[in-house]
Amino acid sequence: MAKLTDVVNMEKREEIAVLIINNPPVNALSSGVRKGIFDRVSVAIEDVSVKAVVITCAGRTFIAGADITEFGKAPQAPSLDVVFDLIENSRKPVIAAVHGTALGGGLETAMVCHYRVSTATAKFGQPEVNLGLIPGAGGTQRLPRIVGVQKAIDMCAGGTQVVAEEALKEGLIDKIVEGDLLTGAVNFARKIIAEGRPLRKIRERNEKIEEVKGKREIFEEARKTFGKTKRGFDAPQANIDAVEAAVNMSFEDGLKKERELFIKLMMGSQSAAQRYVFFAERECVKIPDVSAETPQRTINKVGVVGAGTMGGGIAMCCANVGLPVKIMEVNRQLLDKGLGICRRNYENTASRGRITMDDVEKRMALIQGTLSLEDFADVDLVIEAVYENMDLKKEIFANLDKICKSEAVLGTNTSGLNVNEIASATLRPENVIGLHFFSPANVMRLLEVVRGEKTAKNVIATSMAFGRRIQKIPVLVGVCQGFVGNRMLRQRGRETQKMILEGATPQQIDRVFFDFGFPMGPFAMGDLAGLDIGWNKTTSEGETLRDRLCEIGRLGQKTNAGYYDYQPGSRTPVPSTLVEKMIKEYAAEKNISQRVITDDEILEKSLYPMIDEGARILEEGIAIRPSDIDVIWIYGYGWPVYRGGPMFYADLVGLNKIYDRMLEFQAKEGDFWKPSALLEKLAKEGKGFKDFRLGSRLTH
Ligand code: T1G
Repeated sequence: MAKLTDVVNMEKREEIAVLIINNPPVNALSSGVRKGIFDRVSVAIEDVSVKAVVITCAGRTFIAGADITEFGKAPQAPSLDVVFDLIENSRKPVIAAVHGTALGGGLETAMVCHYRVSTATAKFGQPEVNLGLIPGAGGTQRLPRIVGVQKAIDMCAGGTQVVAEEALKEGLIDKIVEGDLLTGAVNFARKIIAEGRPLRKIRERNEKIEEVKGKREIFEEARKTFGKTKRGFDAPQANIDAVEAAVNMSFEDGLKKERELFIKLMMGSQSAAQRYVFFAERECVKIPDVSAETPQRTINKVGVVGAGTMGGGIAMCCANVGLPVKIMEVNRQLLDKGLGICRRNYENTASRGRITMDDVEKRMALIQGTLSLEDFADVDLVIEAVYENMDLKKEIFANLDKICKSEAVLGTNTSGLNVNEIASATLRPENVIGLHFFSPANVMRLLEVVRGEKTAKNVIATSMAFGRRIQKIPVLVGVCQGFVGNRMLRQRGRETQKMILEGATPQQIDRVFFDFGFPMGPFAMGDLAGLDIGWNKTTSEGETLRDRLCEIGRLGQKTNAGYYDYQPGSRTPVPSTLVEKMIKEYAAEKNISQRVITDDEILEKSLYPMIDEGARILEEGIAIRPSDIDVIWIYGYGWPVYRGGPMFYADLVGLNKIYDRMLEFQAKEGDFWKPSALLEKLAKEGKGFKDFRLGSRLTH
């Protein structure tokens, strides 16, 4: 391959022109790439010695889509449509040679070519829906003509990808190349020339859409399905509309419909939020004072202390990626119970067809139970996951300090205790770090990585990389009570607990949260998690409503009663007249007057305190950037991704509005509503959290 000097290079393999796109890291279709493709293809078409054109990419992948960083900026010529018209109307065959992933505009580029070949490991998708969009360059019109309407709906509305083997079966590609892709593609080009094969245009192939003309039920069924699985999202529905247009309209009219739907989504707040989150997730691993080149320690063996819900889930995260893990408990009964839960979780997953029974055995074989901490002498990383008792944690870390090898990383899964204090129980505080998983640990993607005051930089780098390796989204936070997520959650809880005493019901508050886009509200969530978390039976004296519920055995779903009633075997919350009576009695005891509380007030009083706490967290350097806080809330607490996270949402509301409302609440209800200095500053300057400058390092 000739030296690649431009974002699009061209070389000749005798009569075959080869275009090589070289726009690292993922060959996105930037304006330079679009221009390069247009110019090179134009030259190739005019060159009488050229009989066919192959389009391929350098680096790790075929085109991964339009350049998302260009969205929202003034469009630069040539547009994709212009480039695509040139390719599709070429009088010489154009062949796409795909490796890695052909995604979004990448797959659309491949589909305007006359033929497509790929490596056996290539994947194909239209993931625009994950950015709150639909394909905007013909993907919703060409894909159904190739793979059929149902598969096109799954790919466009669901964002599912297909692997090369399935793509070949569906006719999305024409050949899987063994060996060198470019050589295979050039040989394929020569073959179609020799055979005089036609210049096929997908836009002219209608057999697969004719089959479903008039069958509205396919689309109605899809709308129902995605209405449930993607409740509140606009893009999945728009994708279904666009694919339906491919069936009911001419190709040109379908393109117009697609363009109209695309622009509407692009201009909307949901796509702005989802594109923001796309970059926010990738920003999290960029730590101002821990460079990407920081050497990492090798993690080949993990030890988990505690085989309870969290410990078992953490062990599963390791086994899921092939990491051997030892899990320790204090007695055989608890250990077997914990291992049994791991096995049952895997078997449930297998029963849904997402893994095989063979996978279950392979993963369980990677999880080795033990009753002795001495067995952790050879592990590279320990994750302590016992219950939240500082003395116990310090005792465990003191023992680990004696047992583990010097370079072992010692992690604690504490959900909010002081990591520095835990580290002080060892002679190696530089090796101690918080690894706060979210329950259920084998499901929730967020991992709060808690940097202690003495945590070494290579331990931070190792922990962040470990988080990504076990398919989590690691976010670095500093040491304070509750770190970031739980610290903000506590502020929200303060207000929701107050509002149910002032006249709002648990079901009203939960409905407001559900309608906002959360999977469930705080009271239903409390019942699901168990109201007795952190509740102390021996010292409980009915001080709070939660205490009173626990004291009469209403612990939540597990007792078929909490804030709500539950029919045996059902998880559906039913408003409880008993609880409503308890709330009224408790409010009367505390002389709390009742009033009607609107949905709007519920939302403001629930979200503004947590947003302001986020501002304090930034002031203190406990989080590096506002978008880290947003990632925490999306992946740890179910904040709807199409609303971008609390700090993104706050900028949409306007910090000046939030600031003014908090002052109003402060005047009425007290100084705990006093806005933070950062919120006040940004509001008065007419700015948003997006203008916040990075914290240079975390305080501890
Ligand atoms: N545009 C710009 N930058 C992108 C990008 C894109 N499409 N995709 C990735 N990046 C950056 C990313 O921010 C990161 O930057 C680096 O590349 C590596 O990414 C017209 C309108 C391809 C599967 O939605 O799914 O086409 O942090 O860490 O884990 O109809 O990137 O290093 O500075 O994710 O190996 C549709 C999005 C666009 C695909 C690779 N395409 N990308 O994953 O690396 S809209 C997508 C991905 C569109 C058309 C429509 C993944 C990946 P930095 P990474 P990875």
